[in-house]
Amino acid sequence: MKEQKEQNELHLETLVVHAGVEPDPQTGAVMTPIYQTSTYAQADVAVHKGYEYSRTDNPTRTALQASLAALEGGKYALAFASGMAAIDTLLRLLGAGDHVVCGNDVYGGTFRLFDKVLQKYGVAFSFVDTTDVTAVREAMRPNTKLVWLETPTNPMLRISDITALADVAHEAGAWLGVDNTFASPVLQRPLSLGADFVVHSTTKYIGGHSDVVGGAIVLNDTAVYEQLKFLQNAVGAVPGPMDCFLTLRGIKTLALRMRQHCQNAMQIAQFLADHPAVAEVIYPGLESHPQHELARRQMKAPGGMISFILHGGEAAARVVARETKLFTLAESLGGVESLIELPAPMTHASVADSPLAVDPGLVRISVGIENVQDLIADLRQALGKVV
Ligand code: P1T
Repeated sequence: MKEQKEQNELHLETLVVHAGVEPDPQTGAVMTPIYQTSTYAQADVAVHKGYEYSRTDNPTRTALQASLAALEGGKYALAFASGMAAIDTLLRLLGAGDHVVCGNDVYGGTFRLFDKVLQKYGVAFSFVDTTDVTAVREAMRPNTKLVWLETPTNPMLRISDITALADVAHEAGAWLGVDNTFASPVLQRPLSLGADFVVHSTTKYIGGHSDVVGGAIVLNDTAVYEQLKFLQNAVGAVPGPMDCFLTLRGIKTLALRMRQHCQNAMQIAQFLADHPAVAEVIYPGLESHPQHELARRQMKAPGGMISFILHGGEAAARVVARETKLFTLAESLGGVESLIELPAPMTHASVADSPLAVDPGLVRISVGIENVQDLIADLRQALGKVV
């Protein structure tokens, strides 16, 4: 991008196309090349052009990181091999004796990492309802270093007040980390609301095409960035250059895609709410959603994810998930194609028998960017099997 305008003055629709991507200094290539190299020739011992070894830095990753920082309105971004790698690396800022207050509705893999892996290293976790600011305040301890939440949550799509929780965390001398995967930076930018870290599974909306797994941390604090940059290299859970290229390419259409995801989801949520087989629809865009007003204030649009419960419970849910044709039965979300899944036995199997356990009849859909009438027709025929 030529320097005529500061990046933070530009709109998101412009940033997704331009941020981080400079013409290649060697050739003028407009798209950042896939620097498929592990190492870099040095002119003399320890004399190089800023790149020594691709775990430490790679130009394709540098471009992706600059783009992600701009999208979230942060000073720094670090890219990782997966969303879980990003969360794991961030948690390595903590150590034995530290405490984390974590939302009680989070991706199953996040709970698994906290409960089954990090707890062994002496980090303690309390899982609380982060939609309840008082509950979070009461869960804070003198050794609480981090408040961690998703908003909207996976899979119940609950909305937490980022500004209020940033105050609670900061009053106690802790950080606030927000997993912004379900919203994407198009719908909400947690750093601007007071969060210290934003994390993404870039596998989802940011990549957008279900063809790459990745993760990211975005932040403003220079000293903490230096620690995380050290950890990124020391731990080594970095994405390859091809993955960085695919993610960068996906980002170009992020704003356009989010618009269509949200439009389609709103219509589908209304269709589901009116359908006789459906007992409950959970979508932040519906007035029936418990945090609908907060979602309106905090997010530009309610997102592309919907959860629902059928009158026929788990048995009916399994039939519907099997019978849809356009909605593919699969884990993950945020791609251009629509997906359907049952969180309890699939994405959230690792929270079974925990306080975070999910209703076994819950159905989660990731609404894609297809024609919405086709998607509704597909759901209608599948729901027709259980009325
Ligand atoms: O899959 P990975 O890129 O490692 O990201 C993990 C992750 C982190 N945060 C949230 C909110 C997520 O939803 C995920 C991954 N979630 C799924 C695979 C899923 O289907 O819910």
